[in-house]
This record gives sequence, structure tokens and C-alpha cells, in this order.
Amino acid sequence: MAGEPQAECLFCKIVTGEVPATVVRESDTTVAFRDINPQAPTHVLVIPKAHYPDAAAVAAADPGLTADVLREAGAVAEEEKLDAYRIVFNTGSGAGQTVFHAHAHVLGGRGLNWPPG
Ligand code: IU
Repeated sequence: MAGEPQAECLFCKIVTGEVPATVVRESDTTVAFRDINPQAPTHVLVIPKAHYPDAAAVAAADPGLTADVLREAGAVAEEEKLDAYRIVFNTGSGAGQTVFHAHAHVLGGRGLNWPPG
């Protein structure tokens, strides 16, 4: 069922603590943790605790949860004292999505090129 934990999902296991992560923030509905393969001095992932495969699926099912993820992304940026940062939702393997549990990348602490690669 939409939003239910998935047994083989790595990020669902981070939510339960079964897989370790360096958690920087947690709310009732979200967890934020450092990416294990950082692409910038600050690289934090913000995930909804509920399982959805991508950001659009979260938005379709639960707009309030989408807002929670974005608010937490902003709070991470504030905590990390980022004056400029990027929030990225890779969607689909062709766009680089490798974990199919929705997540916002919060990237900052260096110059970020546009257009992205
Ligand atoms: P992507 O947008 O699906 O490619 O992002 C998945 C991210 O999850 C990627 O940046 C990985 O480095 C990161 N990650 C992680 O932080 N911890 C893990 O145990 C695994 C992946 I697997």
C-alpha cells in the first residue's frame, strides 16, 4: 500500500535504525542524514519516513508531507549555514536515481554549476 514500509528498501531501514546513518535532523514525518558519498561539503538527504518511490509520488499522495521534506531541507541549509544551496530530486534511473525511496539532496558549501550535468 502507498506509504507503507518496504522490506528491501534501504532508506526504510535507515528510518527504523536497522541501517546506520549520520542523522542530522528528525521530525515526526522525516529524517535528514549525511550522504555516504558526498558530492559537496554539505550533502544531506531528507527523506519522508513513509515509503514513496519518488518526489512526485509523495506530492500526489500527501502534499503536506512534501512540504515537510522541503521545510526540513531548508532547516538543514540554515543549520549548515549555507547561503546558497541546491535541492535535487533525481527521478528515474536515467536522471541518476539509485534509491527508489523519495529523497531530497541538499547540496552546498561550494559553487554549483548550471546547467547541472
Ligand atoms: P539518488 O538520487 O537515488 O542517486 O541518491 C541516492 C543517494 O543515497 C546517493 O547519493 C548515495 O550516495 C546515497 N546513499 C547513502 O547516503 N547511504 C546509503 O547507504 C546508500 C546510498 I546504498
